[in-house]
Amino acid sequence: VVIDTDTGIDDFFAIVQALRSPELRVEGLTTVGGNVPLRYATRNALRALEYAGRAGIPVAQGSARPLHGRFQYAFYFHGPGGLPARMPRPVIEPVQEGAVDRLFRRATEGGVRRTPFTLIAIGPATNAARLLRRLRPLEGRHRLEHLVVMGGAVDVPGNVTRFAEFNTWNDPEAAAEVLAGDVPTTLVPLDVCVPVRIASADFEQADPTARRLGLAWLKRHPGRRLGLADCVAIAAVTDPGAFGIEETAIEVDTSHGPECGRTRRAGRGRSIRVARRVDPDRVLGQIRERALAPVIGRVDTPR
Ligand SMILES: [Ca+2]
Repeated sequence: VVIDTDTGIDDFFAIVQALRSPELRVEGLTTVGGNVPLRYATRNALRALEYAGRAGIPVAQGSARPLHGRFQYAFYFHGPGGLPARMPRPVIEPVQEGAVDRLFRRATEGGVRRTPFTLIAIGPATNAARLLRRLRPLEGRHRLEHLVVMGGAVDVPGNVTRFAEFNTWNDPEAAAEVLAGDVPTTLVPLDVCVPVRIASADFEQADPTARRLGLAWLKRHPGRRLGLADCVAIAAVTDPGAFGIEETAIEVDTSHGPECGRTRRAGRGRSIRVARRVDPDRVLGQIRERALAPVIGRVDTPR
């Protein structure tokens, strides 16, 4: 898999969770603006790799802006640099190649990595939409097998407006293109993320760095529990049995009016897989074991 991330706190834990999931082989990360500006997202992605001891995994920078306009950042939620506590400056650097070029090459070139791959998009869908535009003329003759997209709110209120979830609101055109596109797609909307929330007791048991980040977030948001939507998206890939799936077409409001970014079932259009029910305890168990548990046996060294 490749993980496309606008690395804030839930992305950080989702990357760690994916790296410690035996079901996945994480080939690379690509970054996008969203929670924070692109350069912060990239820095936090590099930090997640160093923290997990997987500094050899390449990070490619992608879109600093959505398809139209500018990203609206979420410093209030994630903290000024995208994380709620200070972390060491990363030693490793991103690769020179851009995210979409790199993904396109992965999807189309031969060589040792001929296997199909899945792109898990846990930020605004901008990079994914740009990739699909480039792949479309190939009419399926490529190796992007599956897209998993964290975004949207189907039967629950949004988290940025009453109607919209943050990722679809931040680049509604990209979300609309991806969800209507021609690569098999699974949408992981807020509906299945809301029930999965981390309490301070979970962080008390966690790895020291995870504990520091989690407790700093909880201190900034008194009385709340931390939702880790991006971790739920990883779990939808590693443990699909924990979810109930509805097959439906989804349309995204791209009006840039009050309902901008709203995701609704559509009467026509391509059907995608939408995660609609979740076993929250099962997903929480995976997050505790893989995203929060102490990191041991760091396996590789910086490039
Ligand atoms: Ca994210």
